[in-house]
Amino acid sequence: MLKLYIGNKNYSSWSMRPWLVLKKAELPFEEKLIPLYVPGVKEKLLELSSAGTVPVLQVPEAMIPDSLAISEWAAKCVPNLWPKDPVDRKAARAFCQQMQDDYGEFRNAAPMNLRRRTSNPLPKAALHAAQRMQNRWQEFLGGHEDAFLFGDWSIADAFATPYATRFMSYGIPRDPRADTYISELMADEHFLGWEIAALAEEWVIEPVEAAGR
Ligand SMILES: N[C@@H](CCC(=O)N[C@@H](CS)C(=O)NCC(=O)O)C(=O)O
Repeated sequence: MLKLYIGNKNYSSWSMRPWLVLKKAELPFEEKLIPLYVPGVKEKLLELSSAGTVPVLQVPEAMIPDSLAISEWAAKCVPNLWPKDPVDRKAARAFCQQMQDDYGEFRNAAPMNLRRRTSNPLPKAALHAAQRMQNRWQEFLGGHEDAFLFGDWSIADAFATPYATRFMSYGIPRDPRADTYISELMADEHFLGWEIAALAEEWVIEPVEAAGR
């Protein structure tokens, strides 16, 4: 049985991605939530893997940290988690890497907080990064017929989902095509399952709550 270690569902954007991927893959897994930002958590995380972060996937032969590495492991079992077209597949993989590494101004100024609804203006750099993000979404959406970045749902959409929640939480202006895409991600049955659990959580991480005030 696979076991996915995750952080708080309200806050842990990295954890949400492989969780969505495993759900879409229909790979049965047990989840173990480790509340973040509490005393002793780092030691617990380091016991799981030397990365000292969640998510971590326990598979029979190893512990796999990192949301993209976990997603790639899942795609080895269920190849249609990446787009079929080889050019799209490469673009999707590269965009996932970019969604991990880039857009720091957006991520830091508008941390994922599913409970949050505010329209207080964000710093210009964050809004600029959010615009860059939605421009890329529109570029991919424009090249495909269906609702998702590369046509059918793929790992790239899992990586985009936590960003989509930030547009909602912080009332970030969006172009019509990006808005439709965000609505699609927010209506996804698996995302809704995660969100319901997140809204029921009682942990409050103050530094995150202070963002956008
Ligand atoms: N690149 C990693 C980043 C993971 C990450 O930073 N996770 C955060 C939670 S959302 C974490 O574990 N923070 C706890 C810590 O760094 O002590 C991934 O994609 O999994």
